Amino acid sequence: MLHTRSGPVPLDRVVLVGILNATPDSFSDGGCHLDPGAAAATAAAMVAAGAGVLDLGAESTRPGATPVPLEEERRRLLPVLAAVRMAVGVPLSVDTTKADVARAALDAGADVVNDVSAGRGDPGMLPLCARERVPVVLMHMQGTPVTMQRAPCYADVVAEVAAFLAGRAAAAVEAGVARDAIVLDPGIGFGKSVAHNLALLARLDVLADLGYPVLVGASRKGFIGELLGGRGPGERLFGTAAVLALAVARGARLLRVHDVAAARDVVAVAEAIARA
Ligand code: HH2
Repeated sequence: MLHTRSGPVPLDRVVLVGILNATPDSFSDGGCHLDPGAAAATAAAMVAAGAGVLDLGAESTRPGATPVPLEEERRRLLPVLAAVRMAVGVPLSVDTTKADVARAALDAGADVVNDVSAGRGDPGMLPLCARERVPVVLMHMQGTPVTMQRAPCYADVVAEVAAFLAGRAAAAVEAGVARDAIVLDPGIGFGKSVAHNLALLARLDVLADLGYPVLVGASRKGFIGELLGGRGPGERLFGTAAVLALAVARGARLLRVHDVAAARDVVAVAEAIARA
């Protein structure tokens, strides 16, 4: 169970986290949700389709993306967050590495911090999550979005990602974050080759055994396109579905997805098999 200001998020069933990017350049939904009204309509549709949490971001972290200045990130995010907050009652997470952006978002009604730098990007982030008593997603990334896909390199990707996440969870606890407010994420596509992503998904049980709920964000990502002979982001739905089903089987508790209705069906069947 994650405790949030908008209510509990039970983790006995897999939770779908709907993706809403208030960005001009996200790899899949860039430009679709910059307008607050459009974002609110998508948010309501995602919740109706089964999303238990929505994740709002205003800085693309796709490979090669350049950092967005603080003021620009706030300028994009806050009007969209306000409109989405009015439209839906589910917990909202804010996808940012900047404590100032997270603080403004929490003040405007966000409930969860999703930090792809796992608290390394801004020394104020973990203390903020502790002070505000909000759940935090800690994600693994090798390098930065600008450099991460140039030459990802590991001796043992599963062991290294597990050790990193255990260390970042310990750092969060040290900063005062409650153990039951921590979610871990292998960071699919963040400084990883296709083989690295596949190894992490195949051994997701190792990460789940760390004792924290695991979130997987593989929706429409590049490795799926590569496995399917070069498909674009809009043609990766069935490939994404395969990842979701196997992630459920290996213990993922939260799935960050663009296609909520499809994911709901995949998860319903995959969970039924996992429980049989
Ligand atoms: N992936 C993306 C962004 N944020 N957060 C978590 N916790 N895990 C992820 O795997 C993850 C994430 C990248 O996907 P997307 O938001 O669809 O695209 P972009 O970074 O281009 O905005």
